[in-house]
Amino acid sequence: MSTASTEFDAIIVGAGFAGLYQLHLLRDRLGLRARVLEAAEGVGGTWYWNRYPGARCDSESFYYSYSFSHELEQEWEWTERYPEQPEILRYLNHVADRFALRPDIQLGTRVVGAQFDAERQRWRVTTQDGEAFSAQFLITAVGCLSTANLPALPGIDSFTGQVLHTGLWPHEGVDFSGKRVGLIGTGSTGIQAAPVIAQTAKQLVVFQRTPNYSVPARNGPLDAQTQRETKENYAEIRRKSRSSTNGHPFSVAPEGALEVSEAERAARYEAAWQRGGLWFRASFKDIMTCPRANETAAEFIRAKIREVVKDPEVAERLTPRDYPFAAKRPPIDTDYFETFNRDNVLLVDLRKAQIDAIVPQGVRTGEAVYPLDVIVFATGFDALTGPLLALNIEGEGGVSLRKRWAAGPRTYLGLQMPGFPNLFTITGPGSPSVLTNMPIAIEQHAEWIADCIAHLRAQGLRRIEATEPASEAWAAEVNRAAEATLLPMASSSWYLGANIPGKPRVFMPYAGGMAHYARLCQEVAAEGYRGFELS
Ligand code: NA7
Repeated sequence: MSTASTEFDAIIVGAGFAGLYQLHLLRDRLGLRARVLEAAEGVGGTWYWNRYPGARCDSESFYYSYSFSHELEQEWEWTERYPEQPEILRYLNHVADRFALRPDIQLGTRVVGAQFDAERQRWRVTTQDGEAFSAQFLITAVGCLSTANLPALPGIDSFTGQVLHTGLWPHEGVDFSGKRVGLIGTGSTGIQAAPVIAQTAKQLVVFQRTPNYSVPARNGPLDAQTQRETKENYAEIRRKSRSSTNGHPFSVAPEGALEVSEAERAARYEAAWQRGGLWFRASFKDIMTCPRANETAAEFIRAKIREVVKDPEVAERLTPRDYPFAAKRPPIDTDYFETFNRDNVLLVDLRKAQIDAIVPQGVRTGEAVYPLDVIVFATGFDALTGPLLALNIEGEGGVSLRKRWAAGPRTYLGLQMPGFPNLFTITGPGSPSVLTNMPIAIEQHAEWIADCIAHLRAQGLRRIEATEPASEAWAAEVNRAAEATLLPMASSSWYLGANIPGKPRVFMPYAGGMAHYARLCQEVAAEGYRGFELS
């Protein structure tokens, strides 16, 4: 620790992709006294916690990385098309060392409270261990998917085997050999974990509530030539990523799905299927906006499921039919559907009979009891708002964020909220966040925040706060952008908060596109921080 002081210019909560870069910017570019407080015993954020079997990024390694340092880009070697969790964690540890960030990161420190002290115009931040810090600026870098959702199933404490959540995985790993494993959840995580668990478990029982459209990832090692070419092309890769809708370095096809012949459409989908990954969604320009176009993609995937899965009944149970493709976060996989051809894998359809209870010997549904040794909850997260509400933030007048957001999150640009001066949220609700390749969104936010603080200092100003009208207008824009797509049509999606009982149903991320959003943020700053009050 560089200083024993508890007074800082800025406190940053979280040491994942966002917190590390924000610290680097504030400390090394602006010369601020900044401190990162991190609950975990290591840096890495998401990639510190999510150590479940098969955990890897769905964005490709060459663009799921920082772009701010040419040297970093050139020296780091990614080994696979999609980086596996340990590799991303090594990368983030390398970043922490390379930029000498560790002295200003306090690990094992969970923030449990933050109050705005109007008299001192500073944030008072308190931790689980009873420490207190004070800072002019408070920046949350807590991630969007970091508060695990463990469903409150009756009897969970009575289970005699092991209970695990994928987002809180034991560091020593889990040996499934000879075990009967129940996996609850078939989102991106369950889809990554099932094939790997099935390889060693005696039996894997997959409990599926909503079937999912999944496209093969086609992962593989990166050869020396690809690595070299990537490094030579980084400038162009970054330019493309920043100018795209989702922060990916690929463009969406200019044609609509119904503007080409059936044969051309099938050939295009087949090529995208063979290439693998999130590019599939970019096959046609209107997949996310036109129901009929979307249905052609959905139907292509349904046919693939029937082709891969040998038992037609199992194939049908695995087939999504009641929401558009990619309206829920689209997973990509390695042998997910193939896994259901194994003799040791059983698919349980919770739409036929839901889980009634966890009993001492396993999971009980309305139809049967499934005896298990381990239950793996791949049940996701209290997304976007969960990690922020967990900080127990109180703004001016002691008003809590929880109260402010009782009817759903309200922000200005996903960066600030009225009533919470000098508090910035990196990839907060109302920003593109989870709809994008995260490092792109994170870098844009961290840089905007650093520029904003630099501006305040240069002008001799001490305080910035989003105004009510600006945040009202932004909420309307977030709604408008979502309604212009098919995204709100998946009624059980965590984008809408629908996975958490009692959570307000509000479409939380900004669906207007990353490039468009970044331009707006730039304009706002250029116009003297329009929609913010500076004093
Ligand atoms: P997700 O995408 O929220 O998936 C969670 C899965 O768990 C999903 O299939 C849920 O079904 C299921 N679920 C949740 N609660 C229950 C209960 N109570 N009973 C049965 N099944 C349940 O989380 P992931 O971890 O897979 O992915 C999160 C993101 O992390 C991912 O999108 C990437 O961005 C990285 P449902 O669909 O709600 O019916």
